[in-house]
Amino acid sequence: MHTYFPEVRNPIAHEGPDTKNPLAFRHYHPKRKVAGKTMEEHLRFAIAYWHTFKGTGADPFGGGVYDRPWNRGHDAMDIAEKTLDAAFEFFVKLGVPYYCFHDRDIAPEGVSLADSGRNLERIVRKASRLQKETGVKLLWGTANLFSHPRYANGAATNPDPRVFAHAASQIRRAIEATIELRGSGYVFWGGREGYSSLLNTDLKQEREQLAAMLHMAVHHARKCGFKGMFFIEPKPREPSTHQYDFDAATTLGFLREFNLLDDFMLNIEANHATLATHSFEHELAVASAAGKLGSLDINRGDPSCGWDTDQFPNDLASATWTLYTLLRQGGLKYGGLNFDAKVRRGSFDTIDLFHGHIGGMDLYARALLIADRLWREKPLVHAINKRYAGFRSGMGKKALTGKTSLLELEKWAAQQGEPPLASGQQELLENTFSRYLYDV
Ligand SMILES: [Mn+2]
Repeated sequence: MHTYFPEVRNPIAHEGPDTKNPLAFRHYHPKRKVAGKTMEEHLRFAIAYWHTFKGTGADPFGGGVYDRPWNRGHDAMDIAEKTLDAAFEFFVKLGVPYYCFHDRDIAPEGVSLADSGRNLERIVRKASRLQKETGVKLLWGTANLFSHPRYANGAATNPDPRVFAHAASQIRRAIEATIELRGSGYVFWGGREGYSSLLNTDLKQEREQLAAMLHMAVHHARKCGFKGMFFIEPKPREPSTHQYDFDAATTLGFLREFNLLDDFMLNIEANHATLATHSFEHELAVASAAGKLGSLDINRGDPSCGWDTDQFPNDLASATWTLYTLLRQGGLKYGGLNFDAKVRRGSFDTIDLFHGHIGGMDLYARALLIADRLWREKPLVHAINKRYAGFRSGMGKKALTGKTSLLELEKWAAQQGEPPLASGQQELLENTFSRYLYDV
């Protein structure tokens, strides 16, 4: 059989922290048990089909630069089949359990809705066979509702109901493909669901259109037997001026307003968090506190460049906080850690794809070990419990449970006198966190 990655003859193996082999894991050991589960079960790594196999290196200043061997063929379907072969070879050699796709990554758009549907069905049959042969699973699917010119003014939020209907067809088929491939999630991310100018935008109308589409998607999927989770991926802007799913808090408000909270969780992307002028950690905290942190895109942005650069992760502190958040909430049931990362424009070689993913997997494996210790020994839990202890009993508890009033609180405050100042101890806790990161 043809091989697309001849540089990697055997699956990437764990060789331990001292290895100098760039094609080996130093920390990721899929079967190693941590806190009762294997590393593989905790981390649920997924490869983003679009960046890893369909990325071209294009950026706002220039077109594609990569010359991938699977992107050469006699027609679009031939290329799609070759890409799928290359993808499964990559999944197996890297040893990742999951992948994620958009409909148009895996199968090309045809000359009509029916033709596009046939292309997708054919590729889904092949993907289903390759999943059975390799044991690799689909984490989630989604529809690309932003690349085609018809979506220039939005998909579900487009002012033309004919465009809305095209999007409905794509969503219907992408959901059925996800069900066929036993994906545990289906993602919405509104690349063009927002506005570029308020002068031509009815914001109330567009948000209602988006909610109507999501309700129909849930209805159809459940009717087809989908037992998985729907995810919305917040992103504040780019390419539009403002997207309706701006950040985690805004998206939770949208889901609550339109009665969609039961069927949806959030898929939080690191680079979208920073694009919203938040930290990844903040977005994870907001989603997790609401019980709605469902899946993660573990890329990173570049602080000196305002774009959504989708680089591979390399920040141990951020990765550790991420895994700490997941351990605290009991893990991810439906989602996983999807890379959603792309090699740089100048990284032309197919082997660069391995280097990017190996580094990211090792980073998160190491972060898991640190986070596990931080969670077991609980220095931060103890500090936070102590800080809020006043609300666990007495008047604090009465206030939280609605059993007191402003007048009673005023009387109590007068009896207590001026409360003593209590340090937030931020520096002490930063040092504690650093000690776990670098010393233990
Ligand atoms: Mn991104």
